[in-house]
Amino acid sequence: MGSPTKLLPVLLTLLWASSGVASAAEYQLTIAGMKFGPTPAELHVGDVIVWRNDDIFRHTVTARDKSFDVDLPPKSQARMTVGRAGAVDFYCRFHPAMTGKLDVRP
Ligand SMILES: [Cu+2]
Repeated sequence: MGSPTKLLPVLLTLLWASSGVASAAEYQLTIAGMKFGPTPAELHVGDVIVWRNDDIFRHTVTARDKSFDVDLPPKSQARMTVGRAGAVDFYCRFHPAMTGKLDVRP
């Protein structure tokens, strides 16, 4: 009878290998003090962004090309899957001086 513990490294290796193929990353981007936090440099289609609003004001994350529009009440967060490659500028509909840019690779 073989020891079940010998299987563990094999299973871990398989899990590691399969997660490497999908390689979807998750990033948290915090809005605080009426500013968007820095956006990740290595963003790819399929990655997930969790937008988090730490302010007491309502904000949105609105793409200039209308490809996304995330509503963020005060002290809330929302998940968004990055859908397409390219550079897209975004802003807050309530505070147009708040701007940012996503640079998405395929
Ligand atoms: Cu705002």
